Amino acid sequence: MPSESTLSVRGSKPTPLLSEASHDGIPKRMEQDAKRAKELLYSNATVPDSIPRQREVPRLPPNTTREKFDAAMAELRERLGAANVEINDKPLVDGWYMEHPNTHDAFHIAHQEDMVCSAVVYPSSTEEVQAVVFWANKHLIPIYPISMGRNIGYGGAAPRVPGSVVLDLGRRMNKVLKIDGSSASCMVEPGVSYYKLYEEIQKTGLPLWIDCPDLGGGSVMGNALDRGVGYTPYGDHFSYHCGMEVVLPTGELLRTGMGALPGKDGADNPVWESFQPAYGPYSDGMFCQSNYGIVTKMGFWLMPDTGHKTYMVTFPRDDDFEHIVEVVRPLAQSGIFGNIPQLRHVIQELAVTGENKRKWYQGKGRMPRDVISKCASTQPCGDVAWVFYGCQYGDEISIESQMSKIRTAFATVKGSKFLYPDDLPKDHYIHSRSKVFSGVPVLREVDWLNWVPNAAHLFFSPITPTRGKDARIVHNIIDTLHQKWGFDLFPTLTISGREMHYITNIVYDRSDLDAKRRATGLMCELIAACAKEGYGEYRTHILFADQVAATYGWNNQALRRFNETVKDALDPNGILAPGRNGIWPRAYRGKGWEITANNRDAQGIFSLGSETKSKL
Ligand code: EUG
Repeated sequence: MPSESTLSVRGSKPTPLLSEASHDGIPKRMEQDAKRAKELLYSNATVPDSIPRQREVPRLPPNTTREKFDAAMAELRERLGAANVEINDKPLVDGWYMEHPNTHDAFHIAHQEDMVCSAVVYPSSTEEVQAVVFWANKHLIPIYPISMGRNIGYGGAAPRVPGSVVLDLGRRMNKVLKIDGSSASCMVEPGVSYYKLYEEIQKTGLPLWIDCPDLGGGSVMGNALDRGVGYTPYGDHFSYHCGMEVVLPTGELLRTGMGALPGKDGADNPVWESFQPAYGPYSDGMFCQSNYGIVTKMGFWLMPDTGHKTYMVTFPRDDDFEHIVEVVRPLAQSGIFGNIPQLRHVIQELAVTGENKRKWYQGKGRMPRDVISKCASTQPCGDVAWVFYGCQYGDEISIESQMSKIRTAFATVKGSKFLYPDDLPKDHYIHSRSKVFSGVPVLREVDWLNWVPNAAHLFFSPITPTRGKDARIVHNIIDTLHQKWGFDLFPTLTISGREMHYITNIVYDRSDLDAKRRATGLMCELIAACAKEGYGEYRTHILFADQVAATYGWNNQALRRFNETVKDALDPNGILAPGRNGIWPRAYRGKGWEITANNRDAQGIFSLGSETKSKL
């Protein structure tokens, strides 16, 4: 174990800036935020970022020999340049949010060395992506594209098939290709983060907003392709994209929507980023949460700048939950809520301060409810149970009229209370929320990882009806299972008019094998118990993809069989991200690649059977 001082030295090295041509760096305006967040994370680490690897390196792709692999890599070096092909044979470094690995999942839930790639390659253009795809087909080596690899809590950069070659698109394909002020849209490459897009728009001086999720370091394209959620009125990221360029698994190049119709004299079509479906089947859906193609360009709509007012509503009792959901539904359906608000439990007011749980509670196991109350009393929200973060949009008069309806509606929950940014201390989380609500990407949300040392996290993300009675059922299942497996419950609900995403953040110590075992057990039981009630996940960590996909099994797995038919037609050699989202190509099916709840080793950790799985 390194000394405290080694960790803090490592933790205080500055984070690369965006302006230093580091596409995934931090913008200058956030330099201090990054310094603080990084120091805080490292001060909570008790294990090194990296330990010597125990297994053979690199982890080879399935169905190959060392000799064949070396020869194939030599060929790839020749094509892309030696500097753009890295064999993954060095120690695995978990890093932190801004300096994250592209070799494995920093928040490993299996053993750190299990979900690793054999190599990382860095194409610089669509043609080079095609070249890598041709190469993969020739050598039958699985490739795993990432935009930036910050799909944290869902697997990060880790390939689903260990030993795959990761195609890190973002490092060299990171341009904002177009910002169009008149149609309020943009076109980006995979390596454009929310931070970067925001900065580029500020440079133009155009009064346009981006929409960002809770953290801004991720890829705009990658998040939309995984159907991520943000918090302005354009928060449904996939719905607000327009137009794609895609490399198919055979290497063929496709443009979707209006992009398929060449513009005058061969120019890009002028409404590629303006009209979504164009003509014929709407194909874009095929390329999100799938393994059917590699998106190399993607258009997005930008929201015209508008007035906004952020507020927080607190509710005193745990049992107010159903009532709150019932109040939110009509407000959301009628469009009084222009965006997707969040409802959280008060324990998250503690977590988002970035303080370690030990500061609040020194006992073992879950933080007891009376301790949560006692600690919440020390916070600006006071001893409450639920905390709602909302934002209204428009001019002052219309915001006031919306606020009056919202105040009336929430007044039916006894003891509810409104708080505004001006009422709260400067370091309160509401100020970060207010930025996100108005399209300014932030970093603050990483702070709650500090709840435990060596913090890792995993999201469980079911969809339920926006109805009090369903909210109660799902909440009880989730709470009971968190109790059973010994985890504090951090629910974040993003509530729309007809459904809500009940996100729970399972925070665990990645150096603690027992915590990993319990987190895995919890996740498996959550998936099964919710599916029994008809609730399914909108997105999941790569290791749970097979289990989640199987819950969508109506009519003898009709959807899975349909997805497989498409997969086999588009990717006959099965080289593109096999197993991603539970879709396995023919060559892998029926050979034990799927992970079920039973795939555990003696310690209860997911085991992919590294030895037995080397042959297809
Ligand atoms: C969050 C929200 C998500 C998600 C993962 C995390 C929020 C965390 C709405 O979707 O998938 C604070």
